[in-house]
Amino acid sequence: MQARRRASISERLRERFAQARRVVVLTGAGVSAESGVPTFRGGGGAAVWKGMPFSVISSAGMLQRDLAEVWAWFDYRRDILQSLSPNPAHVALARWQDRFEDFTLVTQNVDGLHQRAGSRDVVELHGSIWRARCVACGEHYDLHDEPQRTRPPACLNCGDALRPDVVLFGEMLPAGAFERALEKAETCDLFFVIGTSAVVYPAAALPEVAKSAGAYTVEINPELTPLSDLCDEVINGRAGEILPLFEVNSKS
Ligand code: BV8
Repeated sequence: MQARRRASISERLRERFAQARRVVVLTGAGVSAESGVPTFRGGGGAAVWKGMPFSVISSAGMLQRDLAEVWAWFDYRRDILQSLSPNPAHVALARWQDRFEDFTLVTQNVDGLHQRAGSRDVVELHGSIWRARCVACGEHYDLHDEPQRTRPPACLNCGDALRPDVVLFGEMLPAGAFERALEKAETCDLFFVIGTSAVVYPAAALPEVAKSAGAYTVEINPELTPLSDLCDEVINGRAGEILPLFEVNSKS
């Protein structure tokens, strides 16, 4: 069925939004674009770090070969994030968590901007740039107030090296994270996919799971993606402009 495409919110979606009880939102880099966080556009091919494409520098293979270079790449991104803030898309989604009987925010983003906007219990499918973990004992460390250039520091627990607590290509997702997202996608009545090019798996499978479980699926993205034809409704717009609209009319 051809998805209905528009840059506004249909009456049909307003009704579904007003009646929904169990809602899941999946976000990607696009939801942080209006905060100034670079997206990965250009996909795996484009050079993002010292001539290396994203799918190479952010890969398990790179971690084996050159942990210091992986740290340098994430230190550089954490530097950028230090001066950036959540945008109206993050703020709107933080408000949704108290609006529905059952709301689940699932993100591919490692930037922590959802949490900074007030979102709780965010399912971080790909980890967080604000955490490190020991490659041996798995001990976790918060990096929020860590000075930048002391890497790789050693694990205070077992003395082994620390690594960024993010999921690199070729690595499994954090235990339970995908399973929780899957369970919610299978039982929700409204599923939003916002700001993702939907090429990275298994995250990109979640909207398909929700759709085949009968949820009303909505994509918000200025561009079409491999998911656009699958969704019941496609809103071709920027998340920071579209998401606040859900609040506006629902009051009037
Ligand atoms: C795994 C953390 C088991 C690190 C990331 C099945 C088929 C094919 C391949 C695979 C498969 N299963 C597994 C694979 C391999 C691989 C994969 O999917 N490869 C892809 C490239 C084909 N998957 C994995 O390796 C996963 N692990 O499967 O483990 C296993 C193990 C071994 C072997 C096999 C299986 C782990 C994947 C996680 C990797 N880590 N991030 C880091 O950040 O550095 S992925 C990272 O890239 C992000 O987290 C995100 O997932 C992805 C980027 O995508 P998006 O977020 O969508 O961003 P993008 O820039 O692409 O698009 C932005 C979108 O926003 C655009 O559409 C744009 O139009 C839109 N936009 C722009 N502005 C706005 C906007 N939208 C709204 N508003 C705006 N203002």
